[in-house]
Amino acid sequence: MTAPAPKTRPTPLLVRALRREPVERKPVWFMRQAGRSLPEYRELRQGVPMLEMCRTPDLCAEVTLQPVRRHGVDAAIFFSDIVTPLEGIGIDVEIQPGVGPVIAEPIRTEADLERLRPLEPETDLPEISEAIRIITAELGDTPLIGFAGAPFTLASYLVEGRPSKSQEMARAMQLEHPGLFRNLLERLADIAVASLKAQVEAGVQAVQVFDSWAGSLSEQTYREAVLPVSQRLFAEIEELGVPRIHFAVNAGHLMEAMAESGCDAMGVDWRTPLSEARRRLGDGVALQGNLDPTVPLAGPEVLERKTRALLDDAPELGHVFNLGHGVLPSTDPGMLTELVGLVHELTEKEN
Ligand code: 1CP
Repeated sequence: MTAPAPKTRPTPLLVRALRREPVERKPVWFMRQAGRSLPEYRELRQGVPMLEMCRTPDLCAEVTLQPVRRHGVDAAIFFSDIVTPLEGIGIDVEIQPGVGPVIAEPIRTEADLERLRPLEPETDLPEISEAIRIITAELGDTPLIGFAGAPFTLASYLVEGRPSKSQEMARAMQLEHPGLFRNLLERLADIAVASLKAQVEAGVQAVQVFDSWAGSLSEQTYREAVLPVSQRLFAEIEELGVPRIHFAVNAGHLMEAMAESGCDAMGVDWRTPLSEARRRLGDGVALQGNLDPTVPLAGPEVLERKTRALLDDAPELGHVFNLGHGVLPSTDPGMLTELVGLVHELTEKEN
């Protein structure tokens, strides 16, 4: 008897672009594409706390799929939050509307670190794998992106206890107690690795590691205190075989250092032109980004002009179109649908 032929699916555009392979048109997706800009999301969220939604596979799957159906983006991003794994290991965290993650008892001492036990995804977060299986079955050939918070960005919430403008308590901890700070980051890297492995095993085809707030660090501090931990994180997920994107906001000064993490692609915010990113990073990493998230608020004429300009400035190979940070809640979703069509039309290869 011959074994049944293995199911072969075409490699998604997103994955090929992240590997810097030729594509017939550029893939496009948006950070925070699921969420408050969509009326169908707001309707489902009514009365459901954010983290409860993340732990309800059917709701989580539905919200993940909404922007794919509506906009025709080339990837879904798993609907969850960077603090979900912290809740999974028993940290008392709540996402407060209009605020963000709030930690009841911040982590500030060696003794506090004991509360950051290793994550065991199968028992701590079984809902995540279940949701990913539902989503990937529904998505067909469209890939699903998994994600995790990078150690520094997660540490900033754990130390501060809530969102902060410049992460001053976390940065002071790094200066005053570098050993404690390092241990905190190492534990958070282990949690991110465990979470990302479980997501890939359940079916995600690319991952993004958000170090959103790393830009508050000087390059020297980043290199000393954060980069070695991020390098270990990226090395440990390399064997999963999926492209790994790294992203931070307002971190143009860290671009080269962050690319040394070992990531396959760098997310670039809108303050750094893609041609400059390419010049500084070389062509060893793919680039993702980086339309200013306020452009879709400024009307169709501006949208088209800025999109054309961005595409003219972007590398031909190894570029995934995205915004330079998340979709703003006030964005008219119709403008995002238009943007997807525009990118597809302007980058389609004739053959
Ligand atoms: O489509 C998607 O991208 C939605 C999935 C998603 C992702 C990828 C959510 C849902 N959160 C995230 C990642 C995330 N969460 C990051 C990294 C990305 C980024 O830089 O934006 C960060 C820093 C957080 C922390 C967080 N969670 C914030 C920021 C707070 C601050 O410090 O300013 C906020 C506001 C949240 C809540 C949250 N997470 C996600 C949603 C839809 C929301 C809003 C909750 C609501 O609708 O009430």
